[in-house]
Amino acid sequence: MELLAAHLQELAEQIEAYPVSSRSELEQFKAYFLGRKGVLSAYFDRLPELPREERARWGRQLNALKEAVLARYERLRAEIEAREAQQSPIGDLSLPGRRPFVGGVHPLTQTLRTIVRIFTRMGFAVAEGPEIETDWYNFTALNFPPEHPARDMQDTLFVDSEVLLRTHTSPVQVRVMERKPPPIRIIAPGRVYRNETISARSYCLFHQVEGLYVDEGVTMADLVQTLQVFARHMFGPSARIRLRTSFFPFTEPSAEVDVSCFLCGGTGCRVCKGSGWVEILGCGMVDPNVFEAVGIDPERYTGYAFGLGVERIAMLRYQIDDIRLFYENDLRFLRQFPIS
Ligand code: 2U9
Repeated sequence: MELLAAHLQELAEQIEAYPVSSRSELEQFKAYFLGRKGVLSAYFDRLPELPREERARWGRQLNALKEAVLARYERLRAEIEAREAQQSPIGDLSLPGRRPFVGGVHPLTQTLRTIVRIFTRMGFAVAEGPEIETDWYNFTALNFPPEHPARDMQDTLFVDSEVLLRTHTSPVQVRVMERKPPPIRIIAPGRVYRNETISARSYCLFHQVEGLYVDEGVTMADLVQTLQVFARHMFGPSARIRLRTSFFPFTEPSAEVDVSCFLCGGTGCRVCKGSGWVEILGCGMVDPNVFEAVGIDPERYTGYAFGLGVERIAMLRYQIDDIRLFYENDLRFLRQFPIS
């Protein structure tokens, strides 16, 4: 029994001392002790030769040695794998692949595309123009009086006394009307700039989509119907609109347009602040002075125009409460808007 104890003690030392530096040596180590013809198997096989009352005790000792082999095997395997991962220039080849972030479409772009698609399907063509404009196209041709407050440095970013960053996309429509006789049916999507104090509600740049329809016999009824169709496509089939009288230098009469709250359906909630209605755009009939400025006969032609802020629509659509989020490019924000 003493001899056996000495043997097993020596075996325990061998288990810890067996040299292992590679995966193949690791497998040899396991086979040497635990394989069919391994050292421990030989002892297990000879257990029955012991006196009956001794067998359980030595059986437990052999099992403990078996566990020691398995424990060292796992420890060495982890070490070898970690070393291999470090040595490989491209990391651990056995790991599953990382799924790449395929990118998304910016929520403003998604909203802009939706708006543009609704109007192009109704027959509007898309028109574009410069973001750096002159005072004439941005203000004078649009019937802004010389001392109008929008012309103030407080509101408009000027390059010099005549040149400025457009404050709306209306100059695009002015340029189209100068070039082309009616009928004209266009939308002008694009970036506009304002000298605003930056806050959760206003930023120094934003996006607009403006629309213009000029022909003989265009009426306010055409405008209301077009906007109703837009509201239904943008906010859902049960959306209704209402018009409130307003004032803009370039339209007469002018109105602001509310849509019935698409979140609560009109019963009152956070989005509509309990009123059941949400303001979404402005509109009106083109002022005859604007037609005069671009050489269109106001006795023969009438037209409607409207304008909406894309950020405002996107904020309503996705319930975003800070306009600056659109411009910070924080991936935690952007990843919430996968491809549309
Ligand atoms: C021409 C003639 C008329 C465009 C219009 C509005 C009303 C309007 C605002 C909506 C939210 C600007 O982005 S916003 O702050 N726009 O309320 N825009 S009518 O009228 C025109 C445009 C061009 C030649």
